[in-house]
Amino acid sequence: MYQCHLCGKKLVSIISLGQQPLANRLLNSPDQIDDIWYDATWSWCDDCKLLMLVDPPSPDIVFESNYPYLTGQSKFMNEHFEKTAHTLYHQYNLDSAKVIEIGCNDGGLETLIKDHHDVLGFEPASACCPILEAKGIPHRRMKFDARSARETAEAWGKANLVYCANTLRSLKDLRGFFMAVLEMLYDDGVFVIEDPYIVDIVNRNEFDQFYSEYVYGFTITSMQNIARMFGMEVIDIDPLPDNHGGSLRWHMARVGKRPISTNVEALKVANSEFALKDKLNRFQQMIDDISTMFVDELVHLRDTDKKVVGYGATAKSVTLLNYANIDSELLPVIYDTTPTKVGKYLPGVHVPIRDAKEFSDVPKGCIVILFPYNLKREIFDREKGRRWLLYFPSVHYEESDAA
Ligand code: DWN
Repeated sequence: MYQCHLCGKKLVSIISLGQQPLANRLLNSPDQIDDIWYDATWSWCDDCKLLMLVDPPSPDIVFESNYPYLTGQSKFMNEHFEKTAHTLYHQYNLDSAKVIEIGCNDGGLETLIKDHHDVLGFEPASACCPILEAKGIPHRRMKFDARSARETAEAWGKANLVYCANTLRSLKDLRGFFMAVLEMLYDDGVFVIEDPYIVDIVNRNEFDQFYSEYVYGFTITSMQNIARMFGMEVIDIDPLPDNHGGSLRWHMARVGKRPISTNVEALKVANSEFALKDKLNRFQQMIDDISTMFVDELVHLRDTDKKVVGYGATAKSVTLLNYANIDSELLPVIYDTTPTKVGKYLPGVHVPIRDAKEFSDVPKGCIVILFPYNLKREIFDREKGRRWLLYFPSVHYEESDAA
C-alpha cells in the first residue's frame, strides 16, 4: 500500500517498470557500477486525479551538478521557447516586467533577455552555467527553494511572472515549491508551468516517459486541485501537443486576481479526463505487449544479421531499455549530439553513447531506433534516407525522405 503525496489517501500500484536506474546519471565506463536504483512504481489517486511515482529519488540526487541534459540541443525546443517568450510577453504585457525562470537549463526564455527584460534564471546543473554566461542570461546556479526565493526577493525583488518548463512534475514536495513561488510573486503575478500531459502520454502509449524525473503525471483537474491548495487558480491553459510527447502550459494566479479563460473547462471536457483511470488500468498490459514486440523485433534483426544502432540518448530510452532488458548485445551503440553525453554509457544497460558526428559513417541500410520520437521532424529533416524503428503507439518502421 502507498499514500498519495498530496492528500495522504491509501493507494495501490497501477503501473510498475521494475527497478530502474536514474535516467540521466550516465556512466563513465561500461564497468562502472550503477549505484542508485529506485522502485519505478506508480499509483493513481482518484481523489486528486493525479498519477505519481510512489517513492521518488531525491531531486538533489536526480538533478546533481553534473546533470547532462541540455535543452538547446533541439531546434524545435529552442523555437518553442522563442515562441513562448513572445506569447507570454504579449499576453501579460511584460514590458519592464520582472521574470523568474526556474530550471532554465541552458537557455529557456532567453528571448525576453533580448528585449532587455529583467529575467533571472535558476539552474543547479553546472553544464548549463557556462552556456548561460555566454548568452548573457542572469542566473543563480542553485535550486529554487524557500531559502533561495527569500534571498532573491530581498536582493533582486519580486516577479510579475514565474515560469518553469518540465520541472514541476519532477518535484515531490509541491508544498515547498509553491510556497517559494508565492514568496517570489507579486500579488497579481502569474505562475506559468509547462509539463507533459498525462492524458496525451497515456493515449499515445508513451510509457518511457515514466523515468526518474517523472514524479507526477498531471491532469487539468489535479492542477486545479493543487492550485487551490495554495490559494491559486488555473486561469488559462495552452495545449502543446508536439512538446515531449504531449504537454500543456498551465497559467495560474492567486484566487480572484485574474479572469479565468473558458479554455480551462473546455480542454478538460475535450480530453475526456474522466476516462483516464480506465486507460491506466489497462496500461501495464500495453507496456508488456510493446516491450515484448520491441525485443522480438531486435532479436529478429540480430538473427538475420541486420545492423541496428540507436539515435538520441534520451532519458526516456533508459526506461524502455532497462524494462525490456535490452543491452549492448541487441543495441551496440546510441548516437547523440550532446557534448555532456558523448563518451558516456546509459545507466543500467551500459549502452555506449557516441558523437552524432560519426552517425554519417553508419551505412544507410542499417536500422536506426529513434528514441527522441518527440523530435522526429527535425531529426528526419536532417538525417535523410534512413530506415527508422519506432515503438509508439506500436512497434513500426518509418523512412526519412531520401536525400
Ligand atoms: O524533463 C526533461 C525533458 C525536458 O527532457 C529532462 N529532465 C530530460 C529530458 O528527457 P529526454 O532526454 O527524454 O528529452 P529529449 O529532448 O527527448 O532528448 C533528446 C535527446 O536527443 C538528447 O540527448 C539530445 C539528442 N538529440 C540528438 O542526438 N540529435 C536531439 C536532437 C534534436 C538531435 O538532432
